Amino acid sequence: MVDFVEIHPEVLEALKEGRPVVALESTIIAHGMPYPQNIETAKRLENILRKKGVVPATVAVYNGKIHVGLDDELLEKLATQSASKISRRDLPVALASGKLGATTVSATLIGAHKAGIRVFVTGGIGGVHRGAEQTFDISSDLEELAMSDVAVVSAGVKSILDLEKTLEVLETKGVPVLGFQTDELPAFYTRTSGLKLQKRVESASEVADIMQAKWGLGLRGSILVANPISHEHEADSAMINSAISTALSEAESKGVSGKAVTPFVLSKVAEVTGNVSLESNIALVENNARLGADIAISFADKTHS
Ligand code: PSU
Ligand code: MN
Repeated sequence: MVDFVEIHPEVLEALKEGRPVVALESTIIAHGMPYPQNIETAKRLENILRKKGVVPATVAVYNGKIHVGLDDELLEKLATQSASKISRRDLPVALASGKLGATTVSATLIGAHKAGIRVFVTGGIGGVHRGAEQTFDISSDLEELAMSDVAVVSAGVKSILDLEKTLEVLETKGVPVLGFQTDELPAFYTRTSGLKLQKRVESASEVADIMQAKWGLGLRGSILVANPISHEHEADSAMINSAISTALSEAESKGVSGKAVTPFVLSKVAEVTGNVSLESNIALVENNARLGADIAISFADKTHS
């Protein structure tokens, strides 16, 4: 049996020694941001983690392997060459083809879980799409969150999705959603959604305690940490909502479906809002990296002392 997972030596060493490691996804690089902001952000995220003493492990598919931890050359490839968007469904085909692939939250969770990485930082997770009662469009991210023992830090859920239904499915799948210093589910570009969460946490240490309790009990699956964008970078909600409406109706009229929906809507929102959404996006992922690092440090402290 060929080993389909390639863990970067630096990541492997840190994991063996019980030092903190944080996984990062690559769809955000290949499909979520334009060049050169994508590579700049990817590198900045890794640096934010390193400065705190945490080893970054960006995940992508290349040469028939899921790579956990990338060198600069592969990072650059993802930012400049065309890479397919890889979720759980697409992984076997992508591995067998040997081609370059960018992992979504679902495929990144698979890589992180197999490597034994317990914290993963992203921007926004996929979820239940608006109109899912007709289209059945529900992201495989939610299935993966039910199975992978990884804490995921996100800025909540982008309101291109149906946030209420997404929270319902997360409840069904047994995924605790923790509001980081907030009572509400953040909506990515904005701090609030009007949807109250079951649990608010104040510190990284509190998140690490909940991770230990979930996995200590043998419950499989993720914990979702919802970290609101800073006040300073929060976008105007009327502007964002109108851009989202425009993007969703254009996707519908053009008959966009399947895995193309999310990238189409995201790039349309970015186009309609100009650089505003891009700047918010960069700021919130960086903010998530800082929190993810603190959670990984706290979890490593508690489990390896
Ligand atoms: N939401 C965002 N930004 C993103 C994505 C989602 O705000 O970049 C990406 C993530 O990689 C996520 C994927 O895992 O889209 C979900 O795609 P789908 O809806 O096709 O499952
Ligand atoms: Mn979908």
